[in-house]
Amino acid sequence: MHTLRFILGDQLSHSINSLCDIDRTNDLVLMVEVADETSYVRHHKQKIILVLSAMRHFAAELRARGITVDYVKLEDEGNTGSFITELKRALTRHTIDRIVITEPGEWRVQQMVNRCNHELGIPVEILEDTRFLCNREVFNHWTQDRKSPRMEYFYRYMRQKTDWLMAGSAPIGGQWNFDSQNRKSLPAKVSAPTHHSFTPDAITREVIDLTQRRFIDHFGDAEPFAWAVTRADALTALHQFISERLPWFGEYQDAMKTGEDHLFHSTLSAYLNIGLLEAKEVCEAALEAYQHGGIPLPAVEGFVRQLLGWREFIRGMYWLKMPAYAKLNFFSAVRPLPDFYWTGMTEMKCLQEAIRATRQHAYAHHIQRLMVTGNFALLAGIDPAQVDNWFLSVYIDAFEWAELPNTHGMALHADGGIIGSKPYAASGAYINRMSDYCAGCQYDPGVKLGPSACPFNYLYWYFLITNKTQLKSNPRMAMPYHTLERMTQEQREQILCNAGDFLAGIST
Ligand code: DLZ
Ligand code: SF4
Repeated sequence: MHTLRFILGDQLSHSINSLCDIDRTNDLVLMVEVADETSYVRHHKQKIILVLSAMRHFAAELRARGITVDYVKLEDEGNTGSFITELKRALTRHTIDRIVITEPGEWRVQQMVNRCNHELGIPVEILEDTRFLCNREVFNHWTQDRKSPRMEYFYRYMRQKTDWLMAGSAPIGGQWNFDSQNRKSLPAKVSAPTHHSFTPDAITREVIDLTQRRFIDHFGDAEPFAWAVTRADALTALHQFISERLPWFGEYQDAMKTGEDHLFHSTLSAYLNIGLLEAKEVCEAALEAYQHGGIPLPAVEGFVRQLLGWREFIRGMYWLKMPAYAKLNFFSAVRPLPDFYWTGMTEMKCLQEAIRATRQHAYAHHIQRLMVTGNFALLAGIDPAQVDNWFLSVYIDAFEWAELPNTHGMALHADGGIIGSKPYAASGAYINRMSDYCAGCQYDPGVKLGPSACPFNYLYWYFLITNKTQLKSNPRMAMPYHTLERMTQEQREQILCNAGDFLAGIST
C-alpha cells in the first residue's frame, strides 16, 4: 500500500494525525505552495513569508526523519496553482493507492477536500485534527440544548474536563475568571521586555526575496522579518514569554502604549495557528510555571482562558455556523472600508498606531484589534465583509476559523449576538483610559461634539441611534439607551450631524 499524505500550510506539526502511522518505506508526504492559497486574500507579506518558510523548514525536518517529501515550490515549472490540480499532478508522478488528509482548518478548503474522492478517483481518507483541546463533535454536543452558547460556560466546562486550575470541582482562587483585576493601563515607568526576534536563515531569505518580487503590492512590510519559522524557535519564543512576560500579562492585557507593539502579549497565535506549537503544551507550560511560583493567578488564568476557552469556543462556533455565518449582517452595514485601513493616513492617533504596528509586524494585539480598528468599523457601520477581508489579510495569525468569529462576531456584532451578548462599542473615553494615544492626537477625548471632539465620542451615540431597532431590546444595552433618552433632541441632532460630516469626509 502506497499512501500519499497531504500536509497543508497550517498543519506543520510532527504530531499531526495524517503522519501518525506513516510507513517510511512506502509512503510519501506531499506539500504544495499554490497561488490559490497565497492569493485568496491579499495576505500581508510577512504572513506569506511565515507560511512558506515554515512549510519549507517542516519539509526539511521530515526529510531528516527519513520521510520522503514531494515539495512543490510556488515558482516550480508546471505548478498549476491549486490543491486539487497539484494532487492530480502528484498522482501522475507517483504510484499511489490512497490519500490521507487531516481535516482542513477552513470551510473553503474543506469544500475542496470533500470533492477529492470524486475528482481524484482514488480513496481519500480525511482524519480529525486532534491538535485542538475540544473536538468538533464534543463541542457540538455541548451546544445542544443551549439557546445561546457562551464562551464563559464553555470555558468552565473545559476547566472541569482538563482539571486545569481546579481544586476538586471548584476553580482555584474561588473564581473562574479574574478579568476584573486584569484591566490596568500601563504606568509610564513600566515598559515591556524586548520581543523575541529570529534572524532569517537562507531558506527564509529566499522566501523573502520571492515575496518581494511576487507580492510587492500586498499590504505590509516584508522586513524586518523576525518571526520564528521552526518549532525549535517557536519553543524558544514560548519559553521567553513564560519567563519574561506572562507574570504581567494579566494586569496589562488591555493596555495600549505608543511604540510598544507587543507589550506583555505572547504573540504565539501565529505559531499555534500553523502548528509549530500546540495549545495543550502552551497551556501546560504556563500552568507548570504557575506551580513553580512567581506568576499571579489572574495572569495564568487569563492566559489559559484565551486558549482553553476562547480559541476553542470560536473554532467550535465557526464549524457550527458556517457557511451562513460569514454572510450575516445584523446592522445592514454597507459603508466601504476607509482607505486609511491600508494607508494608516488618518488624524486619529489610536488608529494610526494600530495600523502602523500592523503594517510593520503583521501583528497588533487583541485590544488594538477589538477596541480600535474593530470598534471604529462597528461604530462607523463598515460593511462586515470588507472588515473581515481586512482582518484576514493583514494579520499573521489570521486563518478564517479564528479570524471570522472574532471579527464578524466579537468586534462587529454582525452575527446579532451568536458569539457575544452585546456589541463591544466604546467611546474615546475607553481608549483614553487604556492608552497614551490621546495625548498625541489632534482630537480631544474629553470633548463630545464639534471639530475638536474625538470622533469615537459622537460615532458611539450615532451607532446607538441608528441601530436602535436592533439593540433596544438587548438588556445589556439598557444603560446606554437610558442615557441616550435623557439627551435633548438638539443634542441628538448634533450627534447625527457631526457623525454625518465626519463619515462623509472619510475617503473610501
Ligand atoms: C496561508 C497559506 C498560504 C499563504 N500559502 C499556502 C500554500 O501555498 N500552501 C498551503 O498548503 N497552504 C498555504 N497557506 C495555508 C492554507 O491557506 C491553509 O492551510 C488552509 O487555509 C487551511 O484550511
Ligand atoms: Fe483615538 Fe479619540 Fe484618542 Fe484621538 S482622541 S487617539 S481619535 S480615542
